[in-house]
Amino acid sequence: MKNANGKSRTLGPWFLKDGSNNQKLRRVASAPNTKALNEKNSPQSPQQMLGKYNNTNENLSVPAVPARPLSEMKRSGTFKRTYSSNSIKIKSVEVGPNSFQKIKLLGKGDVGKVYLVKEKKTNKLYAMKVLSKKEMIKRNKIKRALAEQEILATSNHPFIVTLYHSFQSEDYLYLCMEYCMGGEFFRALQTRPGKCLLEEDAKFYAAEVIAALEYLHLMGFIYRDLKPENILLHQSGHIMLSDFDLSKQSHPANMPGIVKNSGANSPPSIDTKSCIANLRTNSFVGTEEYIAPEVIKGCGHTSAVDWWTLGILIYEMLYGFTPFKGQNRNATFSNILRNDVYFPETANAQQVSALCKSLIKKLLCKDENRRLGSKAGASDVKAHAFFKNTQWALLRHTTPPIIPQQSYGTDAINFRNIHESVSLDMEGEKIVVEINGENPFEEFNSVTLHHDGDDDVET
Ligand code: ISQ
Repeated sequence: MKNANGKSRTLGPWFLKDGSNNQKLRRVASAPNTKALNEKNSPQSPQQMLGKYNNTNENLSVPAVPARPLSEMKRSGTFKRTYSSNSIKIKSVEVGPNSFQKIKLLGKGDVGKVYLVKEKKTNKLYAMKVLSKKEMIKRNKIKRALAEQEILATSNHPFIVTLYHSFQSEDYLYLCMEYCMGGEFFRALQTRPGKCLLEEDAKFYAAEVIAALEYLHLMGFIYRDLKPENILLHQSGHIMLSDFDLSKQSHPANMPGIVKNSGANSPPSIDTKSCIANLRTNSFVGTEEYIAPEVIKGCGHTSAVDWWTLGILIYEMLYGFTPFKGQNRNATFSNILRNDVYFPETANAQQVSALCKSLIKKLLCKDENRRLGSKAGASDVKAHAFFKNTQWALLRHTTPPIIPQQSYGTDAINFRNIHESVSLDMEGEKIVVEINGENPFEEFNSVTLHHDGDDDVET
């Protein structure tokens, strides 16, 4: 997504730059997974869908598509998918593009856009990610979109953006998500004095991120693209992780282990590392300044990459810049591989405690096997003395340091104005979506998810 300066610092392959080549921007260093298109039954592909169909009409200004009968929709519907929580109820998709009115463009990437939309029937606001099938095929990103739907649909966590509906038309995939009116955490950071936070405030956001990563690891997912651009602020000021198109899933997630804690009164904690112990992946993804050494080396990586990126995030929250940034990508990579993390002591750099520096150093350990989090996952990180005053169970009831400017309406004041450009073809010529005689989007799940205690934004 474009940032507060109007530059798309972000790289997530989902939100790529739109033509300009500004050196100040971060770039995603991601190599396309060339095997993705034909691996229909690969271990990474999503479970079979519950019930899928195209919707009768298009809206959001895309052409109309004839509906398919339910029998056809459920043609391959062996109901294999398991969802994380019995507080999510899954139904056949209840809405289509026509059910929503486009309000504002919130972000755009190489294969799609995110709009603020209003559901006509309820007046509720949502963030709608619209992905172009044509662009996904062209850029080899089908598998990522399917994985993102799968992860969002399976997740149910206060710090992970909620998916309400997913559906598809002839030309597009749609992910209808909770609208986070606080905008990007990156933007909030940019508007702070010195573009950084006080240590106690940084600790709060780090703790919420750790809670979200702990949950994802428990579910068998590696997030892989932690950075301030992918952290959204809920209207309450709590964080919401978004953008799961770089995430990786282990099939199936292993059962978590138990870590016995040394303190007489401390309860045992969960070993989330064991949930993804069998997942080692080789695809080269991430955001340049956030990429872990083992990803650069290309010898495969594990959930430990998420603890590396957490170290970079905490550093950036405190100093306003990342620790290994070089003049160009190669210099950055060389710094990541060779340099020790350096803590500036200049007059305008804030005093950072020894405990906090110790945590950052342990997270930014180049050897993934010695990195904090590599033994028992989140439990290791949570047990670091830096977090000794963090009340993990009360995080979501703690008042966040930044409360976003409230905008209950459709003005989206915490998002900058992005102009619709012609660079992303949303209404182009029809394409035949078929690869090797198969529809590559067949496994995209068209579902409506009912979450207990929904509190979506109404206008
Ligand atoms: C929710 N709210 C605002 C923006 C978003 C961008 C991507 C995904 C979810 C979002």
